[in-house]
Amino acid sequence: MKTALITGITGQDGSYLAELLLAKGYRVVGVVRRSSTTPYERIAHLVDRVELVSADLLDQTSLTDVVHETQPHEIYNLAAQSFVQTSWTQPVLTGEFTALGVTRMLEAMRKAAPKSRFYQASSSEQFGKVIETPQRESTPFYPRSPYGVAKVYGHWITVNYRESFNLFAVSGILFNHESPRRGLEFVTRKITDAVARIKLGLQHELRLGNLEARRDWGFAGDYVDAMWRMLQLDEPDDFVIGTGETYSVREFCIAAFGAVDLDYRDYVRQDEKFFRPAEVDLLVADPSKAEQKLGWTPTVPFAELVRMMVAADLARYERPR
Ligand code: NDP
Ligand code: GDR
Repeated sequence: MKTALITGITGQDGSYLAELLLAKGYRVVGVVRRSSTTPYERIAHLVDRVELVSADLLDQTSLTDVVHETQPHEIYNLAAQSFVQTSWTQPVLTGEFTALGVTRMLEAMRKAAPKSRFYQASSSEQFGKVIETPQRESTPFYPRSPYGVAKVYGHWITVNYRESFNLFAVSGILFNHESPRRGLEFVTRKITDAVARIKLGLQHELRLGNLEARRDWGFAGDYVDAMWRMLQLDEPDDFVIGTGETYSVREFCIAAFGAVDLDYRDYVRQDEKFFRPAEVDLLVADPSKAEQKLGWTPTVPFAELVRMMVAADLARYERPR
């Protein structure tokens, strides 16, 4: 039986990845940070089947101990301060978690389980003010937020540890991926949650920032499968993962409100508060390397993703009524 160690198991991706690995027969160990409450909402259905261990990306000793005690075959480093907007108000903390946290995990693996395989959760935010379209593995980075800058560091330290210490370490440069488990602060979930509340008369307007930003949005369940595939390769390599399609925030609103027969123009208001100091205007992946070398393709198209998320939020609000 293989053992997988997941940092960020309580997050959106961690929950889908844990499901996938359990279905494949893995022993799954998840890192959680100490908290006075238990943030297990997304993995409540899995807590009896996974082992949870306490460590923090800010604390080298706890990370090394966990890797030493677990002796994982595969390490998925998903934990991060992952909200771009917050990275401007907490830039130093974002750097500590999202950049240096990667070095700490790599050091833990190098010292305690050097034969393990390491996945780093890199991001399309590294492309930022894009140098070319679509973005592929060879596209130069131009990050536009402290988060993006931290992820560029995380990417390069992963590549550097692979080349310096001969570790099996890969960087998956994933474009936006969403699901009913997406955090409520991210734009897709903010919209689908509001659509459900507006439809049910619980809310009357939705305040958003830039409606013209374009993103390549896929389904998180598909993307964790790509992570796993990367760690099954004979040789470590880095991949761009996305759908190859791009839609604006406005188009997401049209689809989401349209799913419940509403017109977004009656409810959406723009608010300066949600604009960013520097914006990423357009992201769209060229996932052809992943298709060829990983045999990976996305299974949930944009319209279906939007409908899935709206339906889940409607069901969530309707259940207790
Ligand atoms: P989430 O924000 O949903 O989850 C983040 C996870 O990191 C949570 O489990 C959180 O724990 C954990 N975490 C944060 N800080 C620490 C810390 N100091 N020590 C230990 N754990 C910590 O993110 P996603 O699941 O959406 O994303 C997973 C990863 O993929 C992130 O690194 C993100 O930056 C990256 N990524 C995501 C994309 C996306 O579209 N979703 C695209 C590209 C990259 P807690 O529950 O305690 O807060
Ligand atoms: P992003 O996701 O920054 O791409 O990072 P987010 O959903 O936060 O923003 C996407 C785009 O929508 C615009 N936008 C708004 N965004 C939010 N959150 N709230 C609003 O009200 C709003 N109005 C418009 C934003 O300006 C932006 O252009 C996500 C995260 O998961 C990262 O961790 C990950 O690395 C990248 O995706 C790929």
